[in-house]
Amino acid sequence: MVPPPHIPTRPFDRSRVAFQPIFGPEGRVHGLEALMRFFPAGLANESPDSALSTESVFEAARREGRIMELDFYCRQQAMAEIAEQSFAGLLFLNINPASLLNESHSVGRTDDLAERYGIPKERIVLEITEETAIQDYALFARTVEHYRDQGYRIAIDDFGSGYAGLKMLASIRPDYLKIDRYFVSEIHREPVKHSIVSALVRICDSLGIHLVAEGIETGSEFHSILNLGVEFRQGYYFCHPVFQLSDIPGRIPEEVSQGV
Ligand code: G
Ligand code: MN
Repeated sequence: MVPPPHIPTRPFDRSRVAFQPIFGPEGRVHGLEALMRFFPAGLANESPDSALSTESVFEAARREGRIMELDFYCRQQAMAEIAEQSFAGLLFLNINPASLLNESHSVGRTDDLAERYGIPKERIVLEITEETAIQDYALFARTVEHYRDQGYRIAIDDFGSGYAGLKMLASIRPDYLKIDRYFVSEIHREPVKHSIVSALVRICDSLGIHLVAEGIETGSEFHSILNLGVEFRQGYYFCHPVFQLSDIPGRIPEEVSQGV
């Protein structure tokens, strides 16, 4: 096991990758999102929900110029774990746009990992969250295109929050669009959210983009999302992030089944 990078202002000595399923039609597991969990030293009971805030760890790494290192570490751990637990569906990896742009050998390094762990690139979906404004959109779009040409699939994460907006959708033309949980929360009571998601279903339909609703927490939210025709679904209502894939309810594709 590779030890996690040491971030002096955010001390942790252990980390584990949790996975949260993304369900498709008929409750099948379509893919897993890898979510790194960091634990403070000496914690007795590690559970996916008792970790340090991931944002605070990434923020500390950013301040100390260790973001690429941490990003790469997370990618490596997720692939290692997926290889170990034999999963043949899609693997959704969160990637910071800054590390896509700045890490000059990023594609090559990710390719090396995929090869080392025997994961076909076609089964890897890079989830891009736009946390800060992208300065050079043309360069960003070219970088993403480069990954896609290599076989990776692309998702826009947290769509509609912060900077991840229509400009990103138009310039990237992702394979997946993940609607931010803000628009899912209480959707059955808030007509504006309902209208926005409804419009997104139409936009994605006409562009051939798979739509994912994230952060579904209640049956009522699920009901609305289902009625609106959103193809893929994720959230605590179905399954919290887990360390063991055997804890996931539903049909999970395994290595032997070949299917994606
Ligand atoms: O930015 P991104 O969408 O990758 O954030 C993923 C985070 O959201 C994870 O830390 C995960 O634990 C959390 N998460 C997953 N499902 C839900 C949910 O249904 N509700 C809330 N509030 N958070 C969720
Ligand atoms: Mn994500």
